[in-house]
Amino acid sequence: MATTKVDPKLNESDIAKKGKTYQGLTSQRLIDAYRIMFTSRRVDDREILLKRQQKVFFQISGAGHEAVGVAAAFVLKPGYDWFYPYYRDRALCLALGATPYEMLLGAVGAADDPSSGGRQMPSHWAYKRLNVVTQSSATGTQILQAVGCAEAGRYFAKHPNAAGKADGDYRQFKDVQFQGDEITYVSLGDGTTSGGEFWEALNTASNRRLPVIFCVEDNQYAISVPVEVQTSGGNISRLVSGFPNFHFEEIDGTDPVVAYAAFKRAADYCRAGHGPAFVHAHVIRPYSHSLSDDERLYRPDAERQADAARDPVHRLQLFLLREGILDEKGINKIEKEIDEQMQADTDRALEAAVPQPETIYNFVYSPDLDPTSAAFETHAAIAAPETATDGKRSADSQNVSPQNKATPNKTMADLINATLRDEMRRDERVVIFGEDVADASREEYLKQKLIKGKGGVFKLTSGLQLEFGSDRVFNSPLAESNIVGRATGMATRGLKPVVEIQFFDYIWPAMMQLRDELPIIRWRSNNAFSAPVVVRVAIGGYLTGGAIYHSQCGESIFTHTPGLRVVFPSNALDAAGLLRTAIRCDDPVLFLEHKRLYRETYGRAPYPGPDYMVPFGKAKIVQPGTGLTVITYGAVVPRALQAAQKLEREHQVSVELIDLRSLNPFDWDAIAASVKKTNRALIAYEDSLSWGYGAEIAARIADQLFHHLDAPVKRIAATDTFVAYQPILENAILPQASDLFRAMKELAEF
Ligand SMILES: Cc1ncc(C[n+]2csc(CCOP(=O)(O)OP(=O)(O)O)c2C)c(N)n1
Ligand SMILES: [Mg+2]
Repeated sequence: MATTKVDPKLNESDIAKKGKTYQGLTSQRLIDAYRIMFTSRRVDDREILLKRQQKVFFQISGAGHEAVGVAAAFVLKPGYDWFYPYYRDRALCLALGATPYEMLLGAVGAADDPSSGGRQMPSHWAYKRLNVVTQSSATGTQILQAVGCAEAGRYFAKHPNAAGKADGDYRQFKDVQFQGDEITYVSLGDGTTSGGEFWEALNTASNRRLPVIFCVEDNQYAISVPVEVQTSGGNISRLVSGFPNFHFEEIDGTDPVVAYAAFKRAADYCRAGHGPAFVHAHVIRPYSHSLSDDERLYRPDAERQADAARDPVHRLQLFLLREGILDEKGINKIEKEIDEQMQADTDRALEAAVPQPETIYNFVYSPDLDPTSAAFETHAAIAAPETATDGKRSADSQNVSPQNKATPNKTMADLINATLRDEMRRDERVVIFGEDVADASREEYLKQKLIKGKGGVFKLTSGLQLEFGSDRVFNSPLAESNIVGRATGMATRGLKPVVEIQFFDYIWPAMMQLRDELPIIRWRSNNAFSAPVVVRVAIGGYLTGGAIYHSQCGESIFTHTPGLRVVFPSNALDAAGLLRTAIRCDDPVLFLEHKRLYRETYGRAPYPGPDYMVPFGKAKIVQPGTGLTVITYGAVVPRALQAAQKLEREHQVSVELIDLRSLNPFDWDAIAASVKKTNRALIAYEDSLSWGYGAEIAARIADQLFHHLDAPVKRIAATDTFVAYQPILENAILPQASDLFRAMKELAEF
């Protein structure tokens, strides 16, 4: 340790007065550090005891990582900077201002646990007042979110008006705070550096010179897997050293003085706006991976003893004694105080109220803004087609009223573009990014009018960068998790990212973010945080040549994820109305845009104006009927309509055709009303048949409408294969109007 000699006979205040410092840390600050590090270890010990008594249900320790956490917290500012810690960061959180009592509330799963209200395992920190953002158990997902968080801070600093409150949409409930020189801190283990998202995050932070401190707490193991298996050459610092714009530190993370100095240099670099910093801290893990692990199975005694000799709590204690900052009595006094407080906190936590079972649905979605409500049912500026579920309008419900015949009909692509443009004008928090979404990343070409610009592979975002600039519309790297992870971090801060996944077929790299992060941030933090991102995705087949990797559906995978709204419009007007609802609402939305429908003649409409919204969860009766009910959505709607019209023409069977429009939530009332009337139901969808979206609808009908049925509930969908390239095969695989006709006829005749 770095040393400056202090007279051993001095008491605490004498030392402070003498002004001796250790790399800028006063003696008093070192005593504070010892207090926090000892407390952190004691909370771990207490939890371990409680786990053995079966009073808590999981334990993972921060033991061995205390010094680095305290050092980072001493340099950074709670409630000012932002923190994406991982589960070993108990000491960091204590040093930022979280209390042992709060941590014990988490361990017992109390209703008042500030991190999650008993929903997450202990050590999954979230403290809103300190800017400690909710984290999951998935190693590494926090890293891209931290990058997005830093980007949001920078954005608000450049666009301060965007931070203002506004009524009538999510902004009413989403306060923004930012500082011009704030830093985002993110930490992770050595094993976690093996994940792709780690590298994606470093790449973006480096490229955009973002003020992020990445702290790798290298304890040499990821559960039982040693670092040389994770990291080529065994040292992550060597591998990342080529990233431009970074400040690098590799330190002994068991020494708080060394760590403090390193974080100070790192923070100075970030605050000055030079770019990100990387702190590689070598630490130890004395308590096995978790209480479910016994490291003696894979680490020999000699190795464990060598680690124990570097224990940061013992080292700091020895240092304080050696430097005469505290004597044995002083140490004992601190430890006794902490132990007494720990006992009191434990007693209190064990008495704390537990969450009630009826609260489990709280905060799956925003409690403040309901996108199914009448607030999202606005009328078109031009007289728009009927959108209600009452079925008063007939099959040509896509047509505008006669007085608007002069208004040109636009494609779904046109209206999505127009809606994005108007929402960007209305709300400066809206930012758009994704692959190829910019008009041109090399702005100078646009400025010099050398080029027209691209604006998306389907041109849905065309012209938006030109109007709103590169701060608000920009290309991402070719990495889907990068897009969704950063968007999640941005939205947590109050931005409204409307990001694009170029093809549904390539959504899978983002799956960890889409399944384990974005939709459950609100629920897992008990409403302390939320991330209402809109993810636009080009989806579907019927393209002639789209083949396996440009034709996939798979919406049921996402409707099976609580917390995520999923919509799938079949026509231009609904696309405009649903997209506006998606952008203004307070929940994350997966907005599925069928590629085949982008420029289809079916479903064109004039632009309904800048306030037109369609609420979620309201189906549209495309055509009323009495003979049977067809429930569908997306590109199957026009095919089903064609089949229904033929059935009526040729066999005088009238089909009630329901376009669900939104898949989660979905309009059960419309389905039930229709099936009660027709007593026959067919669910038609483009995805492969088995385990698909239709299975849920069929099961609900069978369950709740059994006595109203005159025939079995039928499904018609794609074959249980992927979509092939050769059009003959594609036609055989995807449900065609002729297949729908046959199925409808059979059902009517049953
Ligand atoms: C994506 C993912 N895969 C696997 C796990 C299970 N798991 C939890 S912690 C862990 C090891 C993490 O090691 P490291 O990053 O070195 O952090 P440490 O626990 O050593 O501090 C594993 C494999 C997980 N939580 N998330
Ligand atoms: Mg590790």
